[in-house]
Amino acid sequence: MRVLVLGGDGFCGWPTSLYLSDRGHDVTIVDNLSRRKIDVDLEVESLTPIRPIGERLRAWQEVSGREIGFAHLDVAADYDRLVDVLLATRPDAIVHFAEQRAAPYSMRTPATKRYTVDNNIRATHNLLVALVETGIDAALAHLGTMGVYGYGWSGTAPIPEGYLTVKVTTPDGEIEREILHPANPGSVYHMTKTLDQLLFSFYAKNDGLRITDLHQGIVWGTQTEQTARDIRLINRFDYDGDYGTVLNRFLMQAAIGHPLTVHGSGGQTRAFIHIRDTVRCIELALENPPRPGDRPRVLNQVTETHQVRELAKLVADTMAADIAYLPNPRQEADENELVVRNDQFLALGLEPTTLSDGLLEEGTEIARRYRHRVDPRKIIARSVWRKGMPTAEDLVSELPAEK
Ligand code: NAD
Ligand code: USQ
Repeated sequence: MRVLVLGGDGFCGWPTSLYLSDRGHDVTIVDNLSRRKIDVDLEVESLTPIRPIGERLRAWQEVSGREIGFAHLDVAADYDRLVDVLLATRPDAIVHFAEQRAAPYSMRTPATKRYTVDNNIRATHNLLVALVETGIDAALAHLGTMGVYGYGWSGTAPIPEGYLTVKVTTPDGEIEREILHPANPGSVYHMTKTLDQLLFSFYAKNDGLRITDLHQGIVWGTQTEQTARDIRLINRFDYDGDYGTVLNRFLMQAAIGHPLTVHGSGGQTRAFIHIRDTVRCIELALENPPRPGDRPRVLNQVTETHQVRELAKLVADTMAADIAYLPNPRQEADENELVVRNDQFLALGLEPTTLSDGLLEEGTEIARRYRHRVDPRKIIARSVWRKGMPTAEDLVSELPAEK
């Protein structure tokens, strides 16, 4: 397949691009490198020393003998150039990762709230319009999020894959309908993903676009078989309070001797997936697209659920780390149940990689190797959901000596 990977320089996009290229697909990355620029603004860097995109692509060609194309453009702003790229590459499939993806960053300031909405909604809408304008019948897989369902609303009821069966009372009796699951976002970022869903429904119905929305959980891990082949291919690892996600942060914190930063009581339950399963799920989704005229296909891209304090305990026990219970900078339920269906990916052949598979080691090994790159003042999360919410002081001002 000819595949366009929008956002292919990012944490999920880079390993996906290499994986698909390795599997023989003809890959072109589209990215405006905005994620790298946000790091400059936040004065933080990926824990792993990621190389410039040109060097990454040259290294991949050296290592694999395969070429990956690159178009440097802003999907949200450069509509005409996006159309040109579509016409030049005529993709069979498109993976859409190109959005601002951190919930804390999306709540940080009025400017980052507006940027997140402008960037994400315009990127998605531009892509849909460009597909209609060019008439390119590509299978589109978009990365959505488990957070569109919200946390706690369903209680112990399993969250279905995108659509909920409801009974509606009418004058003629009760009828049954399948509706898009009620949206219940917990941040401006998550809200953009719920808006994306409506755009997909409309363009699938009106124009017959073939769309799969992957409601992904929190991705953990760093390397895939392909990114581990050469140091110049290493994947990014975000550890800071805005972009670092919970499990990777705990692994990094344990490896450098920093207490594990649990927000509130740690009763939040979330869904997780390893980066190696992310890339496999994308391939499965591209190989099994909906037909023209079908409603968007929604797959829950998750393999397991965990409570934050249980994860902290697991990491603390395994790596002799301390746990710090900190004021929660977010407005979110202190405790929630989360039961998620993922039958479709299992039926398509996904073999889940779980926490118990020894992969925790990989994260701590990487964190130990690059501990000199950690800025301890960037660890505490300080983007608050509402002005005036308290946040913790730095727990560590200098990196503790290596054990
Ligand atoms: P990331 O920020 O590392 O990567 C996103 C990439 O898209 C970056 O390289 C960025 O430069 C690019 N980009 C953003 N806006 C763009 C635009 N307007 N034009 C061109 N390029 C643009 O994020 P990630 O962790 O790789 O996440 C990828 C996608 O997966 C996101 O949509 C995110 O919402 C979703 N997702 C991520 C996770 C996770 O845990 N990382 C979990 C669930 C869903
Ligand atoms: N948390 C802590 N301590 C930390 C960091 C986070 O207790 O040091 C808590 C948070 O308060 C939250 C939970 O852990 O309750 C998850 O936070 P997170 O930052 O790991 O994940 P989240 O903000 O939900 O976002 C991430 C990705 C996003 C993706 C989402 C999938 O950044 O792109 O959409 O995971 S999901 O959560 O399933 O919606």
